[in-house]
Amino acid sequence: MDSPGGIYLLLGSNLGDRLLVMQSARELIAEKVGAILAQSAIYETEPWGILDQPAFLNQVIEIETTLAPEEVLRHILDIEHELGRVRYVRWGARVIDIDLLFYRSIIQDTARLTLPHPRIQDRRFTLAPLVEIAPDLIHPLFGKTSLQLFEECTDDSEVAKIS
Ligand code: PH2
Ligand code: MG
Ligand code: MG
Repeated sequence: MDSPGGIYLLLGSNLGDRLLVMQSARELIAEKVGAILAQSAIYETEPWGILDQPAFLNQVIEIETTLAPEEVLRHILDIEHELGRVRYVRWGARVIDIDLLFYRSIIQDTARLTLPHPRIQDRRFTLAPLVEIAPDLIHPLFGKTSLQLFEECTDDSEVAKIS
């Protein structure tokens, strides 16, 4: 059997009580999706994509779960909803965003879910916390580690560890 874990989520918040909402998200994930095996520090990050919005907090967590990828997705959308996320402009401000980055080494591209998340390699706000907890994790499409992707990433937006 596969070792547990290997499922990585990115949490992001740039509206409301950002720290509290991220904590609530972790609690709901642990309760409804699976135990948290590792978590990065929380980073304050410059907005990427749409620049004119408040700074984000971002964090990457590794979980274990018995749920299939689509079931994980369904639960994280429910949790976003429960925490008060309102449908948003693409890349715009949000109370909470939970993205499924990797589900072990599964590669898939369906209307509902692309794995790995298609923009990991483009974003320092994802790579910095990911490298902290999984520097040797191999990206199944690129055959490169998180650390290599981080070193090669041309995004120069600011990320600062806050806790
Ligand atoms: N999420 C986005 C768009 N831009 N920028 C930062 N810094 N952090 C995010 O989590 C983020 C973003 C779309 O989900
Ligand atoms: Mg996102
Ligand atoms: Mg999302």
